[in-house]
Amino acid sequence: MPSQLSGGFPALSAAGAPQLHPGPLSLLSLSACLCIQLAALSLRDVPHRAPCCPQGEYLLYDVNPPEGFNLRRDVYVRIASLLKTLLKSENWVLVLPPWGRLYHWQSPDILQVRIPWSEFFDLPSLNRNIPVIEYEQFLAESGGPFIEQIYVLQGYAEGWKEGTWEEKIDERPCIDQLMYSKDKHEYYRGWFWGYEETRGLNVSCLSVQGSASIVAPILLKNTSAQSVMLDRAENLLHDHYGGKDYWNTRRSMVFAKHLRVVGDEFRKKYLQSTDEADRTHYKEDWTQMKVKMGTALGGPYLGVHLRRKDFIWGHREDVPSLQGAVKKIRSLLDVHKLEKVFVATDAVEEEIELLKKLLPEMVRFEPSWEELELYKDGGLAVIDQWICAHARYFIGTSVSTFSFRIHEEREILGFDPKTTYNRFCGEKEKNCEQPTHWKIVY
Ligand SMILES: Nc1nc2c(ncn2[C@@H]2O[C@H](COP(=O)(O)OP(=O)(O)OP(=O)(O)O)[C@@H](O)[C@H]2O)c(=O)[nH]1
Ligand SMILES: *[C@@H]1O[C@H](CO)[C@@H](O)[C@H](O)[C@H]1NC(C)=O
Ligand SMILES: *[C@@H]1O[C@H](CO)[C@@H](O)[C@H](O)[C@H]1NC(C)=O
Repeated sequence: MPSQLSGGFPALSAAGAPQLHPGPLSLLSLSACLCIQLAALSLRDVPHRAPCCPQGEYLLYDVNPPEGFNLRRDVYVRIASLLKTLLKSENWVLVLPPWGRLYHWQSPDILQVRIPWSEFFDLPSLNRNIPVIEYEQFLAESGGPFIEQIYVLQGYAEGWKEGTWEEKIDERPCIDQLMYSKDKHEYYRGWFWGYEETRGLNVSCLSVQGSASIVAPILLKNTSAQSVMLDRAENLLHDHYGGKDYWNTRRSMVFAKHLRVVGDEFRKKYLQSTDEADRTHYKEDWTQMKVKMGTALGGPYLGVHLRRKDFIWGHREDVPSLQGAVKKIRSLLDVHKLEKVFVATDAVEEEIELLKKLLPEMVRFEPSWEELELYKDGGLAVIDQWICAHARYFIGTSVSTFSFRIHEEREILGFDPKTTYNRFCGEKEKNCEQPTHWKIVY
């Protein structure tokens, strides 16, 4: 995890936000749901819980700012299982937190905030798993930029006693300084994914120790809010890592079509790789995608993910030098009788230059400025991952979530685990343990 944020929080300004009239009535106009309910009540007698919001109550969430794209994808899986638990009792819909202001997304000159999920993922595919909407749709249909209840998730101030793990959740005073502040109308202002006009009506802190679904009773019973946001959602653990629900959600996270197409065209043009020849057919409907392990062959190239930057600044023992990595790459090319190597990396320019000298034949996806602007750093990460996922053999970087997501993608495509769960070793590493094989549960 990076130790420092690039930039920091933008000044919170009320300029541009619609003028609100303070007073008791303004609260009522906040939520269209509430309005519809009240209007209905005044016209004729309807049950207390009349159908209100188009799809149900809204669950929103956000993650600690320094966390990267791929860890955030993992948090989505956890929240999806919470949503599935809620759906057993009530109608809820998940509002996808817009992407932006990620520490690693440092490409200059392009504005990377308020990015909808559809730029990176296929929304219809996500919707086959749980009901999801983009934040803009939430704004349009919930009656305004208001979130009724915000729970900031945190640990327990007293920590937890060794050997006595128990799942628990309690309302507690906030431990860290709140990242929300009250404006003159007593609304809470905060980051809200770069949507300055968004306000929270109430913020409180929940100390939590447990898996995602531990929050369900609070959402179902303790609050009557129609829109609830869980901030710092990474504090929740997986309900069941590697289980069927986990994999259903993971499988539903199909990359956006336009990015897959870019990756496929690159494979064909530079790596002689096509789905027919490589036996990597992809079904648009992921629920129909069930490939027997070992049937995918993959394109005639070695796929490499070389995570650098903060991974080497920390002088980690499990990350190789460039020379060490190239030595391993050459030996793999030899063993697997491959001539081409595709390299995905976040290395700085100097390192890239060195890498080019050491490994002149390497192939990379090098975007033009226009492509960068179009796909953004997140889209380029997806394209790199997609190409690595289709290689005959893949080797990644130790404990990088970027590499982990490639493992999963290859698992979905049906590769032999021997070709997937591989990582580089550090030169001084004594015990170079290889990544764990997580088998899909259908
Ligand atoms: N295009 C591209 N981007 C990369 C690559 N490796 C890292 N990145 C970028 O660097 C970011 C950091 O990696 P992430 O894995 O998302 O960050 P993280 O969640 O903190 O996880 P770690 O890799 O475990 O640090 C990614 O989101 C990408 O934007 C790569 O091979 N290709
Ligand atoms: C939720 O409500 C129950 C029952 O009223 C109460 O015991 C519990 O403390 C509440 N939990 C939180 C986190 O507010
Ligand atoms: C804010 O939420 C907390 C937790 O649900 C609740 O105890 C409190 O009464 C709420 N405050 C207001 C003003 O609604």
